[in-house]
Amino acid sequence: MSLKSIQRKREYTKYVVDKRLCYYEPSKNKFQKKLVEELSFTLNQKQKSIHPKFFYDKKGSKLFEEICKLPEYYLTRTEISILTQLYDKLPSHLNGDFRLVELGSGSSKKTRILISIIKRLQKHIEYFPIDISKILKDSSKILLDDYENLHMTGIIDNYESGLEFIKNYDNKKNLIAFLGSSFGNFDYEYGLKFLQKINYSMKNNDLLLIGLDLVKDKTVLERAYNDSRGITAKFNLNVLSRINSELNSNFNINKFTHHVLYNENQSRIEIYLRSLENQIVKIPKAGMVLQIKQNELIHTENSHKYTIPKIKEIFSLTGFRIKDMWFDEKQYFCLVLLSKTH
Ligand code: AVI
Repeated sequence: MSLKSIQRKREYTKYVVDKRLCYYEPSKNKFQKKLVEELSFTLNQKQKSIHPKFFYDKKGSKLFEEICKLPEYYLTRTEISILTQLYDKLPSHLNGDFRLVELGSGSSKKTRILISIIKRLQKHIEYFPIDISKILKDSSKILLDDYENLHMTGIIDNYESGLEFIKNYDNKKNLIAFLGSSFGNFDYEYGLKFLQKINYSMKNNDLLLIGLDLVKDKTVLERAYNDSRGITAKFNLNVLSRINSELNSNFNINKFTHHVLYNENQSRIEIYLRSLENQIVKIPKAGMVLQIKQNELIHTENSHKYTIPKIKEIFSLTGFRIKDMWFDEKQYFCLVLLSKTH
């Protein structure tokens, strides 16, 4: 499939910001259609839910950045400490020029570490961030000013569509980074399918670098998702404000509260919005009228935590070979470098 036909099929518009920066963005209708379609289904189930990908409008992305700086949210700083070790350890795995593809462009601090590692090894660097959030536009511009030899092509879309885009792009080797334990937000079955999809989009010499959060003490985990400043609560509640502004609904965020628990059997943090009273909410653009009971929970996110045997199982089931694994001192988090099994 040619780039033009992907552009047409996915309804992308290309925006050229600079000769070193362009991005592809799908039409607004596509997003709104998806939100309506998904919510009509997930909010009509016995266990109401809202998919976590809808957290990330501009405000949600800003709140997530604040979460990443919280003392209780050990994930970001721990992953950064492991990435810093890679200055010495990654180069031996990179033979020839690589393009950096990042799923979820996330914190630019992490991206900068990877760009700096690649920068030492090759003259020109291509960076393809794929992120559902428009925040990608601002973060890309900042990087442009800081790295002269950097060329960026942003894709503002979900990971699946972004991978499809990459797969058909060209023959250059890709280092795909999927950091922050974002993989942990997928359920087991979907996670396996997603890894197979990444595997299918990779060429034989491509690499995948994935960050995964590890099983640890329950109190450490629950604190990370229920911080003392209430930023995670704001982040969770913001999804309702987003739905209000995009679909003219009338969720009253004062009538919901943030609810978190660690499910030890499933090794995952579960996040909900708990209704403080019996209430009726209208979502006109989705043609929905919701009856929500007092204390009813709307599920908004799972965040899975992994053991080493589980990590090995997941990657062997999805056609990957583990090339290396790196940890922090406390073994809170790990980075796994993978190639396709040939
Ligand atoms: C993006 N993702 C990896 C975060 C996590 O830790 O699961 C999302 C998050 N939700 C609440 N705090 C952080």
